Amino acid sequence: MLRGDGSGRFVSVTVYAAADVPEGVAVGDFNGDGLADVALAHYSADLVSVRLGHGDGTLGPSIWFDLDASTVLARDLTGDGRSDVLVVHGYGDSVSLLRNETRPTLQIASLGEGVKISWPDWTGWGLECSTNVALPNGWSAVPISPGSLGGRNAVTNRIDGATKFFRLREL
Ligand SMILES: [Ca+2]
Repeated sequence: MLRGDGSGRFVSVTVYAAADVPEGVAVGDFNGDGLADVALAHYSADLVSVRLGHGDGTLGPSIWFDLDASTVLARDLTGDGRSDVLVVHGYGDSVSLLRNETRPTLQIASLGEGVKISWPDWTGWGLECSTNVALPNGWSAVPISPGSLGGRNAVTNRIDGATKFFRLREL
């Protein structure tokens, strides 16, 4: 990986080991954290790998899929906002879809007077809140439209507010 400095120059190189000579690469946000991830096609090893990006030019460990692949394409092919991986096989006459079924997670960032709560902008998920999780039926949809933060939905909650609990629910 060649790391750019924002002016068109590359300032450092990070080398990642691969199972063989990777034939294809695709970039997408596979876990919805707003940070670019990488999928690789390992033609000789009959494998596809996915590495999650940390947003600082480094990648996490490989997640392996046992698939013959000559190249990969990252797109939302199912219309739910999640980036899927289309795998083009090196043998035969077919392609396969690695359908992204990652469950979204909330991220909490501290602000001076509250917290910023964000989650992936994926279809079919809604933010719910509660003032007391011990109450039966104590959860309700957050009554405000979320803003946007780095391609993710986001709301701000005051630390002294009555609402203390949040969760994502599949709609
Ligand atoms: Ca990501």
